[in-house]
Amino acid sequence: MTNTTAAQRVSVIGLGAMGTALAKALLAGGHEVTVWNRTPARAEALVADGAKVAASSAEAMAAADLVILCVLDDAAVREHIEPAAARLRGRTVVNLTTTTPEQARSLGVWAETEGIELVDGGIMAVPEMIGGPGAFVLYSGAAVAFERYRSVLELFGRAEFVGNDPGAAAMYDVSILGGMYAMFAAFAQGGAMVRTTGGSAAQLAALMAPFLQAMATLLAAQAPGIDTPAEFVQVQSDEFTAAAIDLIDTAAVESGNPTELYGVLRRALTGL
Ligand code: FVH
Repeated sequence: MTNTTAAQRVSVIGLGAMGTALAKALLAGGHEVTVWNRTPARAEALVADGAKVAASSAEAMAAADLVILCVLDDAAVREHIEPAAARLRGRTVVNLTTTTPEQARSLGVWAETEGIELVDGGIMAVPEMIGGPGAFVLYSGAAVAFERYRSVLELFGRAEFVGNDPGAAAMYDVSILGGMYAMFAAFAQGGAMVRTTGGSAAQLAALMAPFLQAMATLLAAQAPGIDTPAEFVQVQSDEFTAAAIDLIDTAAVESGNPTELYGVLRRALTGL
């Protein structure tokens, strides 16, 4: 097994905002980093930090034991990884490109066929947060490979392994992002509604943020209702929740605002 306390040979393919932040974290962690980017200027910018620049993605993949991909999408990953299969055999690939769970699973099947250890990742941070205390990254797939390189991956932020299914990290990723977008949608709607009273979205933000933080602590108590519904004793009835949402819906109608959001919430939460 590789000793991950020693400097590792790591390649980073894709040096957009996120790939650059990842490469810098690896360099700061003392690793031997080879980089490649489709537009070469972005790679050259990392030479002063100690990176070696590969002439092609294939060369970068051959230069390391751990290959990290962070490109635009699944198509870009496939474009570079498939022709390099022979060079990657026996190595570990960590794909930090955002993909769907099915795309991650499909890549996992391909990698297994080619004798490549694939770890799929979902980054829960913006580039400025990489290496900082608030950043965490979800991983799934090849558990042994993940553990082997855990200390390297922890340079990006807290490393959370969520399952052997290569699609698991992407599924948790989109689920968490869904929660974020639902919150932003409700804030946008609420901001428009309070403005009809002479209030402001800024004031709503100041009041809403601490309330939502407190509500977020209740998620764990809700989990058995989804994981083991037969054993779950629901505290608040569906009828109560539906009536509460209907009241919000009525307030939207009265203030001349759209109501689609509340209909969706009502159906999703109560099925009524
Ligand atoms: N930035 C963020 O906050 C989010 C956080 C969550 C995870 N995402 C995902 O990370 C992937 C990369 O995101 P990014 O922020 O680095 O994106 P860009 O700055 O737009 O850079 C895109 C890089 O992809 C390269 N690229 C695009 N197409 C190809 C291709 N066919 N072959 C090779 N490379 C390609 C692009 O190269 P270039 O335009 O500089 O030549 C950039 O290096 C992404 O999946 C996010 O969803 C980030």
